[in-house]
Amino acid sequence: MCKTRGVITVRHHILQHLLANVSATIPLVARPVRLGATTCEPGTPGTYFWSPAYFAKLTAAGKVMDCIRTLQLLLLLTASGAAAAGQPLDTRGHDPDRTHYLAPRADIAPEIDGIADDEAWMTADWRPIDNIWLGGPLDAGDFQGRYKLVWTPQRLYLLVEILDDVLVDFHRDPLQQYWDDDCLEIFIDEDHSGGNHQYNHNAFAYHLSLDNQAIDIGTNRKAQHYNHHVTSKWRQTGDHVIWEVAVDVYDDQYSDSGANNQPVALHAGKIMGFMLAYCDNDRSELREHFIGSEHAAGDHKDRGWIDAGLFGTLELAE
Ligand SMILES: [Ca+2]
Ligand SMILES: [Ca+2]
Ligand SMILES: [Ca+2]
Ligand SMILES: [Ca+2]
Repeated sequence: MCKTRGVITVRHHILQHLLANVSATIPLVARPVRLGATTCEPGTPGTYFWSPAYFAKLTAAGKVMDCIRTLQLLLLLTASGAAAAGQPLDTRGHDPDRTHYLAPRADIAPEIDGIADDEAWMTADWRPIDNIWLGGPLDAGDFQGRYKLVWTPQRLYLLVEILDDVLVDFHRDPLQQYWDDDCLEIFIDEDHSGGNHQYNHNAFAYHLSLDNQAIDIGTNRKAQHYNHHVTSKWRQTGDHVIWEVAVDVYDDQYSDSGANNQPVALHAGKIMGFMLAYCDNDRSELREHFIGSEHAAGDHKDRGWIDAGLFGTLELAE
């Protein structure tokens, strides 16, 4: 009956808006889970799988209707995805194999205090920062990092857990060689367009220094403060540094000289470009490692500050 083995994840908001807006359904279904991890319950959100053995088991148990309803659900999703082909997730302008992060909505925004005990964080998945963009092999005691994302209609929230053996801020002027101090770099492309963002606001690359200042290059081609976009706080807990960050998301119409820039309102189903990186310096003139959340192919891996095509995909979920 069904020759293909695979999994399909059906999220709550997709079921709710199945016929209205499932443009991102098909690229999202390839989220691997252990086969058989979740019982098939047609008509409810969850993780579904199908395989010849699974259908044979259902048929043998006389659960023919379950079989049919499961297939109906799968076909409905497939058909809905095809119907929405006019507005599928546009991956043009992006490197292949980008990660896809499904960020849950926070009913109550996390408190930005460097303490990760907020209820909002409990439902979000960890993702690693483990792709070495600059520097040689990395010792686990030198750097480890991971992050989570949640959102409210007003802001995007980030929890980052860093293990870094030595914290340094050699350049006290936050506009001087800030990338050679320990810093967290947050990349956001509001409309997931990809493309060049070096001297424009097609995307932002906020460098968060240890004194919680957010620096990016403006349209005047000079580094400048964007502290009014980002609220952040970090705190040492055991041998880890915990950062909590709240970000106002701005689109590509942002003007460095404008007085009326307004952050974009966020909503379920919104797709943005996103990635995260850490500049790790411990004792050198130049940073020793640059580690990112996305895989960067080729010899020139340090191009996220120019090319938004390296960013992963961030989807806002209910
Ligand atoms: Ca907190
Ligand atoms: Ca280190
Ligand atoms: Ca953009
Ligand atoms: Ca360091």
